[in-house]
Amino acid sequence: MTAVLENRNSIGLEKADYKGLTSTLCPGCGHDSISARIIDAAYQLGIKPHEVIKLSGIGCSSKSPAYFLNGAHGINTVHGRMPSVATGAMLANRHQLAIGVSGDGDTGSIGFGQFKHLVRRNVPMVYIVENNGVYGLTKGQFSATADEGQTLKYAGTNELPPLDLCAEAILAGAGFVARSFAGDAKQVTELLKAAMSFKGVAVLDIISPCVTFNNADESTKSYAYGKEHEVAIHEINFVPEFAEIVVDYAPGEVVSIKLHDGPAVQLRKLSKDHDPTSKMSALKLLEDGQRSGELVTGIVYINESRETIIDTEDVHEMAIAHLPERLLRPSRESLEELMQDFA
Ligand SMILES: Cc1ncc(C[n+]2csc(CCOP(=O)(O)OP(=O)(O)O)c2C)c(N)n1
Ligand code: SF4
Ligand SMILES: [Mg+2]
Repeated sequence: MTAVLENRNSIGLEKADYKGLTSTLCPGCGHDSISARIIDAAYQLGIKPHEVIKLSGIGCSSKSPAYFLNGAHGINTVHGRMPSVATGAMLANRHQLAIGVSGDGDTGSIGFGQFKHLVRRNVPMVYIVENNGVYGLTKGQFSATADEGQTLKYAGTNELPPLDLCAEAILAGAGFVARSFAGDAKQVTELLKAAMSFKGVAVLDIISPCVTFNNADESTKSYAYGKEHEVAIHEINFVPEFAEIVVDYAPGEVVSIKLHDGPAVQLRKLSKDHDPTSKMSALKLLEDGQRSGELVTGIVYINESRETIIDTEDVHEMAIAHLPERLLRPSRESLEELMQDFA
């Protein structure tokens, strides 16, 4: 009896309660590792699956929501259109936890405008890009994050420079921007827990190798490259309740960033002098990483001060589905007043 209880989280659920369907992706696909981390993070945080909405666009990555949190709501939208649907969903019910999974094609190509505006509006959600540098589902064409000069057997040579989706998120106003690698399980889990607790849009660009079309050692999106070149800027620990650091780290070695509702992220510096609360420092870090070929991972930028769309649009506390008719239907007088404007 005790053993069973030990396997349950703070709301009495087991890890199995956070699982999804059996994956149909290629064995070894990075996307499946990320689904496993989402299951871990949601289980550890004691999230109620029925309070989650999973969203995606189209792509192998966008199939992923089927493979975690069976008990959550979910919608697989049109290619690149997940941001509009996520915006509508959060306006309809501000109390959901929205977890969006997209691909580098879904976000960086067809859905790029949607992505930038979702970030600009600060729609509260976890926005994961499973970044493999190719359109996996349609058999390996180069995406907008592919390496310049890279040659692939069927796609030929890519002549164009890559977009950096972290930089794009920062420039559009995101308050939580992180880069990680699907092969770094601990970091991905901690980042997800922090992102799920963040008030505002949290963008996670996770390098997620496509073992079928883009896993040659020299590709910056391969397992070998990630393992060889990952430079974690800090060790991340998600702390459910904010507490001052009392451990014996040297002064300045650990930064604690408090999130709005009590939790915090503790960042213990591992490499590089980087201030994750500074936009300029974040953009420089990304640019330096691009030039040096290092896969720089961790929280690139964090700032919870921006209002979300829930504040700017003054979204009602109660979900639209529960609002009584008297609040939804305009009065006869207000309609008449409106009509006067068109007279
Ligand atoms: C409007 C539209 N255009 C094109 C496609 C074809 N298509 C499906 S998935 C995809 C790219 C997916 O790439 P990415 O988002 O990187 O996901 P991955 O499969 O690599 O995980 C494309 C071009 C489509 N489904 N709909
Ligand atoms: S084609 Fe690539 S991205 Fe798609 S499931 Fe296979 S390994 Fe993953
Ligand atoms: Mg892709």
